[in-house]
Amino acid sequence: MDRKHLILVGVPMDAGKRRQGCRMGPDAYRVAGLAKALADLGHSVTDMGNVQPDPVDLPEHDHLFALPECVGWTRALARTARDAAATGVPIFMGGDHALSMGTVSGMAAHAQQIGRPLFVLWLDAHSDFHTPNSTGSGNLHGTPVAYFTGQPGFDAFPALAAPVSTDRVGMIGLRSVDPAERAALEKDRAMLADMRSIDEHGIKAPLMAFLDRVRAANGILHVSLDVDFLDPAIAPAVGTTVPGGATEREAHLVMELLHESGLVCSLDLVELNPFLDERGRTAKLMVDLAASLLGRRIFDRITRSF
Ligand code: 6HN
Ligand code: MN
Ligand code: MN
Ligand code: MN
Repeated sequence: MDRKHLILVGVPMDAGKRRQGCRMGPDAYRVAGLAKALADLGHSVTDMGNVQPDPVDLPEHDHLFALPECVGWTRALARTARDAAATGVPIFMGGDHALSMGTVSGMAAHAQQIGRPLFVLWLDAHSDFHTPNSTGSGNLHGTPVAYFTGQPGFDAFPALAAPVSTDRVGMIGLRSVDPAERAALEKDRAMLADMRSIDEHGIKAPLMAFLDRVRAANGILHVSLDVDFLDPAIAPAVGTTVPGGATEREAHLVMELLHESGLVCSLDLVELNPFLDERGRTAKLMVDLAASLLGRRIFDRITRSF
């Protein structure tokens, strides 16, 4: 087995939206046994505790919720991601999805340093492709992909060391995309697999096509897993539930194929809101999915041909 050094990074961030609770995410993952589940697979695991946002001297914005705090998180997380990636595989325990502004931009800087392109797999009901100018809600967790791909409007945020061009982004699980995001995505080259196409063709086909792209470019892959990628019937602990999400087996299959690819360099676990959970079931499912990504086999194959 490929033994890895895994670095758990707690990101108690709630600044990306008005509905609060994701700040409890890191401790929910700890209580649900994330470190032990990964160590049992033979990896070395270090929990570096929780990150805090850098202090930022910016006024609050009329429309964008908690803009200064989001900028502070982005600075702190970009630095943390870059440093952690030099020694192992960082796993960011969120926290809401605005944390990916920092984690992905930091991983992109790391990738540039080692001379390989960073690719991003976005597992989410949403495309999170708003800019500060297009967002209707003013919630910055709806904007990280636009930020790290270098779209305009993010002047308050740190300049990107290495933008991730949209042809290096793959989105799987889409079923709630706002009109402005759709218009922007249509002009761009991200690989998009919505739930309709997954119903039709299965979840393996778009994933393997994307992994082929990563391999062909000698890239490394950051995975960003939003709880709402999953169907709300199996993962209720998220503030932005959208019916018709991935099933438990679809999600595990994605993780198992990602493990077999050997391409994953870092992982975000985002949008878990323990305040909305039912006896920890969503936290436990997210831990199981992380374990599948790191090599756990839930069902060893017992299939025979007849
Ligand atoms: N997420 N498109 C909606 C908005 O407010 O901009 C929802 C964003 C959801 C964010 O999935 O992390
Ligand atoms: Mn998201
Ligand atoms: Mn989402
Ligand atoms: Mn919106």
